[in-house]
Amino acid sequence: MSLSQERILATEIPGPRSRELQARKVAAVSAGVGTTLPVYVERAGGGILRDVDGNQLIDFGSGIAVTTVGNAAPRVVEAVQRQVADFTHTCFMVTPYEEYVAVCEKLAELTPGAHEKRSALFNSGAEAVENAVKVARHHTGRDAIVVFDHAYHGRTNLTMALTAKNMPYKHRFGPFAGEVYRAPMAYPYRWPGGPEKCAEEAFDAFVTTVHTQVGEDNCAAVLIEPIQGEGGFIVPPPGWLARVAEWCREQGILLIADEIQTGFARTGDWFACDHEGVVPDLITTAKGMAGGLPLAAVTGRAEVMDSVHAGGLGGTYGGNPVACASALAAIETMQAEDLRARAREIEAVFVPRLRALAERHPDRVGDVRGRGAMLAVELVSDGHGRTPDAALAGQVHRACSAQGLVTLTCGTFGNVFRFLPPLAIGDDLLAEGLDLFEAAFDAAVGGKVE
Ligand code: PLZ
Repeated sequence: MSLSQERILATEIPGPRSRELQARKVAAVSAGVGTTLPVYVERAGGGILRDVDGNQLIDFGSGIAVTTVGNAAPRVVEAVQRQVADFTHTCFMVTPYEEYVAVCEKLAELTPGAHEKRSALFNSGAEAVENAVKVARHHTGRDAIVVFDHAYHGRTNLTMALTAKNMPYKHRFGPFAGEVYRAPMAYPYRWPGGPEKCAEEAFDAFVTTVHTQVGEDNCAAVLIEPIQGEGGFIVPPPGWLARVAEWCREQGILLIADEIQTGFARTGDWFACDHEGVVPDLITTAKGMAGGLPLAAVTGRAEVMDSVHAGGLGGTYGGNPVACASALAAIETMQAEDLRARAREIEAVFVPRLRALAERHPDRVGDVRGRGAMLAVELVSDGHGRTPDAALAGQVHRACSAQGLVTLTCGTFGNVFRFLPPLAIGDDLLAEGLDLFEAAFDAAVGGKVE
């Protein structure tokens, strides 16, 4: 039943059957639900997506950082099949089951910090973020939430307010939830004073924002992605997050780490906070945790999570047993196959090649950044001018798609080309995908520069 781990171009991309399905999509699915590459998938596994026309595409996106253990990973398939045959739903708030508790035990074990922890399970990342904010407000008795430029936290009403970028997430979807304040992000490549001053100046700007616009005593929580995802794979300078965390602690402000995209082995450790030695009060997780099934969590200090009255947190489907069984199997896979080490290996393969590309095209590749198997290049049109070049990112993306390589872009300016391969991908596909990307890039900027 395993899918051959090879790229196959059987038709043009998208092929005729995908185009037929896309016509049905347009007639049946809201235009508001976009599709970056209208290739309809029939099967997937390892580093390959096979489409309805028999094409096999190399997957450098993992369904936006979800299929970390690979699509249809063997342990996940087995656990889900067993669970779906046993029972599919009772509602944990009505009659509970062991799988939910076991996922919360795993979260306590793997998330940063040795303190006592509690978790609550939900269905989507946005729902987890909303609940982390609820818990933080309830526990502190304070209202304000501080977020950062370039942040992405979801598409629900509160999480739209927390998200920075207008198009496509917020445009004409307001009014938004209140008591949300935004501080400058420590973005080394674009920091006005230069990357060397970024940590210090961004920390000062953050403290000034909270002090002057919010008031420390009004602030329930600071919410941050330790490495920003949709906003452009922005890695803050070393030490900055730890200083923010320390300052929050001094002020009685909770630190919520949104590790929905960075979590569960993606960056080469269990969580991105681990690289910085930061222990957040609350952490949100989803995506890679459950091997493709919808599951999300808020995990935090026992006294914070337990401050909420019984019945204050929940939802019909939160911690669905099939999703929990899938998560337990996905986590077991990460441990058994040491996928944290695999993410670091992937970094070691990608980074030298991305840096070589940047050296070949210093006017077009402004920055190479990321950690583990969460890597990106920021594309610009004029080198040190740093003018974002979203058109180039789009052109390279289309060229990769046509060659059977699934890639993603991101960033506030749409000019960041990001790589999120499944950690189950083999070395041959990694190298082939990078070859295709480099060829697409060289062609887009007008041939190889010697
Ligand atoms: N927090 C850090 O990355 C989801 C969004 C894709 P949901 N990122 C992918 C899109 O365009 O909708 C994300 C994230 C971080 C929260 C979320 C939200 O997670 O499961 O999509 O709700």
